[in-house]
Amino acid sequence: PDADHQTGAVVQESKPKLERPPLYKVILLNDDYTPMDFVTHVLQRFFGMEKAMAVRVMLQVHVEGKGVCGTYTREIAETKVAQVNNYARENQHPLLCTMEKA
Ligand code: NFA
Repeated sequence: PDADHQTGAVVQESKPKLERPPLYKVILLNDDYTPMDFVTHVLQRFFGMEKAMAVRVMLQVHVEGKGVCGTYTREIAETKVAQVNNYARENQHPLLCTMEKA
């Protein structure tokens, strides 16, 4: 607070607080039926991964049960989740995508 020595007033300067938006991890879940090639394709198509990275993440999901596709702000994460789930459904695969706060 800066003191105004003429009037005795105390002025609170507003500090330009720019908060980073909360981030969300987009998570892919394993299942027994979705083909590995389809999961790899999804990771390339919706998460911009090169083939080698997509295969690596796909195998991590396959072995560990789930894996992180990327980290995004809430609206972007929600859109990715909906796009992946719709695309899986359109292609009659049970693949599931979800999100959690980072
Ligand atoms: N577990 C699936 C299979 O053996 C492959 C898979 C990987 C599915 C990652 C979903 C996510 N065909």
